[in-house]
Amino acid sequence: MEKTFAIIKPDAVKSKSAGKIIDRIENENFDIVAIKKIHLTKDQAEAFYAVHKGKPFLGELVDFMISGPCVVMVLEKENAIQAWRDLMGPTDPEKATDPNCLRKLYGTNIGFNATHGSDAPETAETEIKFFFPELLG
Ligand code: FUP
Repeated sequence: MEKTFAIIKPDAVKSKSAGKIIDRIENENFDIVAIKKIHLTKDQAEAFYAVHKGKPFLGELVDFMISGPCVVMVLEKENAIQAWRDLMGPTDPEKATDPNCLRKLYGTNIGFNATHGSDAPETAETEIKFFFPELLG
């Protein structure tokens, strides 16, 4: 079993799509290990996306991530990291080939793409620790 970290971003929360996204998560047999709704501070958003420091889109990304509440989750299943990324679809919803992937259904473009998912075991651990320190030793 593997854990991954997921965010339902402010665009999808605002459009009241969180329930539909959680329904897809449960239909795909992920176990929702932890879940909470939070409104990120600027410091938190900048720290979370520190890997993108210096990139031209970081300012807009941070503004977007603090524009409203998010739902943050820890998801578990076999190969959870890849399975959640497959369910989300590509970073840019406009490049999605599967019309039913979450970012195609609930995102608008690369900047407003509805969901986040860890991209590797190390990032999953770091991101889970960032939002749910109580879950990891
Ligand atoms: P992903 O792993 O699919 O979330 O994608 P990245 O880590 O590459 O990017 C993180 C976030 O930065 C994306 F969800 C949206 C934003 N981004 C842009 O706005 N423009 C870009 O060119 C790349 C990423």
